[in-house]
Amino acid sequence: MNNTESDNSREWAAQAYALLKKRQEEQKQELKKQEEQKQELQRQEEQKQDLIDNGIKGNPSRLATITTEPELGEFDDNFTWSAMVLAAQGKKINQISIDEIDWLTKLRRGLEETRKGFVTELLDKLGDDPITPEALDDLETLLIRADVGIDSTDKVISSLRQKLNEEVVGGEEGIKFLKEQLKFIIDKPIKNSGTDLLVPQKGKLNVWLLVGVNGVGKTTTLGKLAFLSSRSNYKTLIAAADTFRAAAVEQLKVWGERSNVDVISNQSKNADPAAVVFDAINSAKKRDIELLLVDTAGRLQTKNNLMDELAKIKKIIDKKVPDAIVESLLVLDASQGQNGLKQAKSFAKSANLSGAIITKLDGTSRGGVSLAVSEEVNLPIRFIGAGEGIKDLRPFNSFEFVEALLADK
Ligand SMILES: Nc1nc2c(ncn2[C@@H]2O[C@H](COP(=O)(O)OP(=O)(O)OP(=O)(O)O)[C@@H](O)[C@H]2O)c(=O)[nH]1
Ligand SMILES: [Mg+2]
Repeated sequence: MNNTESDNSREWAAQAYALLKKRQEEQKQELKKQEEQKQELQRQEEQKQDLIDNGIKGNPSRLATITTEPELGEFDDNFTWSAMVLAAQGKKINQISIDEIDWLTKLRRGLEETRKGFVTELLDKLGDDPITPEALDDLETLLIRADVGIDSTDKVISSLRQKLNEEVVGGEEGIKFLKEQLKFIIDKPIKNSGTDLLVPQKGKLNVWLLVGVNGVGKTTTLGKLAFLSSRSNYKTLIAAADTFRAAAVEQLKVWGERSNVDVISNQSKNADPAAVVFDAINSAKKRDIELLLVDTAGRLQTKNNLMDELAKIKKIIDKKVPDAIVESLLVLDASQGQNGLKQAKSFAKSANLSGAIITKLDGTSRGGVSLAVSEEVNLPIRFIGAGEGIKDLRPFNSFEFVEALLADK
């Protein structure tokens, strides 16, 4: 980016900031007004019915909901960067929201650890001078260290080498080319799937199975998905098919309450996961559910095989609702790096997966593993999680991911 472009982007970001600030102020005023009206009404009601002794007081819950919305932070680097990323995707100033800025800031922060050992060094090495073959060797080491994987690294390095053979490539141009190459790798399985963005099909039953080894974040991710789904007005239901872990149902119920989504479960000991799915499908049919989210166990008693269990669940779905649109999403913990990749490979062999969800991108230095998943397991990444909060999950956007991975500040 040259100086003029950079100045224009800052100016754009400043205007976006001013607009969001104004909008937030207006919303706050509006909510304050509503709250005052509500309290006034309540006061009149209390006086009328002389209920003072019953101790019914004004309910502060509404104000509490205001504070759970993200607040517009400072006009700082985080804001400017996030606004620039949105602008680069063609967003207009009046189309951006605090939620989006908040998420991009989280994503960039989440990838900070990966970036530290990678981009900062890379930029130091590349500088403004033309890229040399030695710099390519360094880049290769850095990519491997960020868990990008051997195959993806080989690809990126050989295309960069080819480019260097043809022309002189400066540092800044090298980074731009690198971003394009990384994005190309991540986008390939997404393009091959024929679906750019995974959303439930309206008016149909969509069943999303969340699978993966224990502790990777399946249940948490399901909770966040339930929130996204119900907030987007899909009729949503949760099936608690992890009957192995005693606390799993309780954990799901908490998430279900947060997003106002019912949970179908069977509390009896050693309940059959496929039987829970059976009940959930019956219930989904009765209620015209559009998205049924199925939580599964990450580990089972040795006599049960995880893959057999998943196959049984799938069979039930195919038999009972052959028209349902089924997605088997593998949840992977980014902090497990190459280990996670091994799991992905073994699952992909037997579980007939259709996509991946990468979690725990916050605070790991191994965010590069997302590239290895795309290249080596050939799975489209559908969502990414960067935190334990209900809003810390978003549909995967390769442009934003690569920009956050290679952000230069
Ligand atoms: N920092 C961070 N923690 C996460 C994220 N997603 C999940 N976790 C945490 O990871 C831990 C395990 O999450 P669960 O959702 O219970 O994982 P699971 O795969 O359902 O685990 P099992 O049911 O035991 O197989 C919890 O402490 C979560 O809060 C994330 O994106 N970032
Ligand atoms: Mg779980």
